[in-house]
Amino acid sequence: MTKLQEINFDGIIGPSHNYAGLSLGNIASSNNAGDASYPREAALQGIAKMRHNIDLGLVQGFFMPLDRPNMAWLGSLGTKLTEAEPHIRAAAYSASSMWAANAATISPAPDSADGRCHMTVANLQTMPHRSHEWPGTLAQLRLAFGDQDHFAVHQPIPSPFGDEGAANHMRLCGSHGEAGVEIFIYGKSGGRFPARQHIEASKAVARKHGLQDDRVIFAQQSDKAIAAGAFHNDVVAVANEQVLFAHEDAFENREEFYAEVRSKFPEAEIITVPADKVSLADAITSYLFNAQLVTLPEDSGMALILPTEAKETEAVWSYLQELVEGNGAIRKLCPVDVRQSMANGGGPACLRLRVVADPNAVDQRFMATPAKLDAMAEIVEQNWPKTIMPEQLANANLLENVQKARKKLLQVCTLTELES
Ligand code: SUG
Repeated sequence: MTKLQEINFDGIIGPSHNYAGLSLGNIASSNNAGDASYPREAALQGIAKMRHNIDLGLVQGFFMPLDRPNMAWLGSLGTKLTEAEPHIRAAAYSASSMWAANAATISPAPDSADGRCHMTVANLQTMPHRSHEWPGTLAQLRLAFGDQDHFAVHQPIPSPFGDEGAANHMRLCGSHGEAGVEIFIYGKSGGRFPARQHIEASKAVARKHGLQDDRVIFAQQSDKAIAAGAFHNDVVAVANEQVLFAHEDAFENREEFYAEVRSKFPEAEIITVPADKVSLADAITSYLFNAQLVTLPEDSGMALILPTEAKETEAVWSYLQELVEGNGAIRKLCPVDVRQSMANGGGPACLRLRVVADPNAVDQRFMATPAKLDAMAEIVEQNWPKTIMPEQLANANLLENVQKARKKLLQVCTLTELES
């Protein structure tokens, strides 16, 4: 008898973390372009979040940073690091695989036709710096979830259909181990910004995962949300078990979508945050919805693991106080400091990929323990650059340092087969 649990796999923030302003439509990325980044502090913030979540009684895993700069990608573009134009060099250097919510879409075993957990690696083709993540991510997924009795890992959806993974996917269920209803959110026109998730990609993922038509919903993200800077659905909505927590302006045809949710999953508890309490702009700067909405052990209800920015945004924090005092499903607020990631548009939920599985079926090298996190933190302290200015990306010393730093982490985690 297997015991299915929600495991949060966080992307370890890589040593080349920098602010190059590569993501059009991601307001934090554009606003912080050209600033100094602090990779060491960034990675330590991520590790501290994992520790925090283990202390809450949650099951935690992690993914290694990818090999950056991606020399093979530069080669395929007919260039190399020393010769590449600055925006191409920055794209090759990006540490963007830290945002594991974009690694893949996951359909847990109880939802799929063959009773295995299905995962499709995201092609991330809309943004050049993210479009070359998938081969490294796929290699890692194949290793971590190599047990084919439990997992099926799929190739990316082919071009031209953009797929950004779990950031545009939600699941409603009685409890994680029971069959659920999977919700795929796609974009059409984002107005001035690109819509990154294509409906054809979402439909293909649902088919490949063997989901039943009456347990799948496809819904459009509102153009208004994309135009305001919600480049992924997880910037304006989050779900856990029976709860869907969303901004009033998250979906294009909200009432129609809610009606479909209620008909396919009558137990749904929908919490809509009204725009007159929290504006779309406040929701996006505070990343209120990019919280990890988690079920606490021992019937303690649900908690929101939020960025500290949510606490600092007055309208958001007073709404949240009211929410937890109301004795509904969400009982606890846990702010965590992930400012270095936030400055590139990645909150607590962006940094993790949720996989419902038996933890024993996962390659144990990817499972976190407090001792492993301590060992990783030590490697980071000693090897991650303290700071990077985007113009330093042309510097040979930096290249050597980031490559060496990642190798040390792979060694301490005994994952050296991921070296290149
Ligand atoms: O794709 N930022 C990422 C943030 C991803 C957040 N993930 C979720 N919402 N799930 C993105 O826009 C910034 C990189 C730069 O500007 O250097 C970046 O890629």
